[in-house]
Amino acid sequence: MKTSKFSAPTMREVLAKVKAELGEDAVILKSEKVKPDKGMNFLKKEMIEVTAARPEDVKEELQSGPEFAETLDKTITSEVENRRAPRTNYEIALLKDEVNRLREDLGVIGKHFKYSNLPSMPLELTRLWENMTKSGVESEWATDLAQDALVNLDANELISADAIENYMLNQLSGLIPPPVNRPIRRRKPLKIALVGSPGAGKTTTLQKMAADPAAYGKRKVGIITFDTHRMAAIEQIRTFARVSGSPIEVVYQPEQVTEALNRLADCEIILIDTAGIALSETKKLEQTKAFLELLDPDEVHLVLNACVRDEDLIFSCKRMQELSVSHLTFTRLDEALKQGYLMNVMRAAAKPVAWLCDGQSFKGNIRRFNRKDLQNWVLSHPEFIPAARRAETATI
Ligand SMILES: Nc1nc2c(ncn2[C@@H]2O[C@H](COP(=O)(O)OP(=O)(O)OP(=O)(O)O)[C@@H](O)[C@H]2O)c(=O)[nH]1
Ligand SMILES: [Mg+2]
Repeated sequence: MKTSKFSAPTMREVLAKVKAELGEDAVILKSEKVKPDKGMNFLKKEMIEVTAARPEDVKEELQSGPEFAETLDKTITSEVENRRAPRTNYEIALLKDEVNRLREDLGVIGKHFKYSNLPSMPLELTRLWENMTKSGVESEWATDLAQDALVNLDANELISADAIENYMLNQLSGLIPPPVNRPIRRRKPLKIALVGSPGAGKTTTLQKMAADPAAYGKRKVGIITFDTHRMAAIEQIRTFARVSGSPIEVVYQPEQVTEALNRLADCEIILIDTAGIALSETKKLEQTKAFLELLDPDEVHLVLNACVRDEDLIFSCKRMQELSVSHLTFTRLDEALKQGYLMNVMRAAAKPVAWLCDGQSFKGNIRRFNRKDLQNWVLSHPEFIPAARRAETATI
């Protein structure tokens, strides 16, 4: 049996070393805490030492998995036996600290076994799992879904690509809240505000919503903007309103809100454009919040640029929650190389998707999110080419 020893202050770091040296499938044979060398500074912390090997080097030993658990158990028990009862607050604090570290280490070990040493899966399930992770779905989430499929599908279903796809689609769509389809009432306009980071595509999306028959192009739409920070922004939306024949109200002060709403009272839909709020702009966030409280929108759509990293989008969702976001809208899908990672955003935000936008034109580039998108984004996605190019190829 050929084994190697690795040590570091925390289990997470040791496992990283093991992975780097012996690869993803490394087998952990033993884990223990070791004291620093005699000559070392007495303040130095204990180290975690892990004995590990490549699977091919310990083939036979692998059969006796429980021995590893016994070794670990013995290591922990003997340490506890040798230790005298804690006396001072300092010792108790150290002990608590150690328990917390141990808990964290066990979590890391658990994850390592759960996600690094996946059981071999039926071919179709493996293919699907790979597609999901390559498209950007968080790998631990994809693994959980694949493991659920292993438990819940029968033998015939597990070798059927259709059955597996169907199962995954149901699981994924079940996690995304369905959009609320509000009836448009004649007597009271439906008010929808668009919020988001600078340049996310709020104004363009508003124009698409107002102009495209797939959205509210056939309705009487009024526009309110309080994005008065830039003259160019006001001019851009005024020009659109003139061309499309939509009444527009530019609101500079909160006191003007009631009057603006009264003037648009005969509209079926009122679309509200806001100024882009960068992550550092706390004051702008507060100003927007104050305006929105007065406007009291039925829906607040957080507009997200699909080309931005999912981590940043998730952070933006958390931050903008102060504005009572009710829906997510994704723009620039035409420029996003892959889209599966947007599922991570939807899952983290737990909000329905209002619109998907995939182009700069006011007509033909806005649509609802549906099951087909889900399928394209995460399941049947063999090559990663932009959505627009895929559409072109499909029509040839
Ligand atoms: N390719 C592509 N471009 C888009 C899409 N949506 C918006 N854009 C472009 O993105 C740029 C910024 O769009 P805006 O609508 O002005 O963004 P905004 O969020 O209103 O920006 P601020 O008001 O400055 O915060 C413009 O050049 C738009 O044409 C989209 O779906 N696809
Ligand atoms: Mg704008």
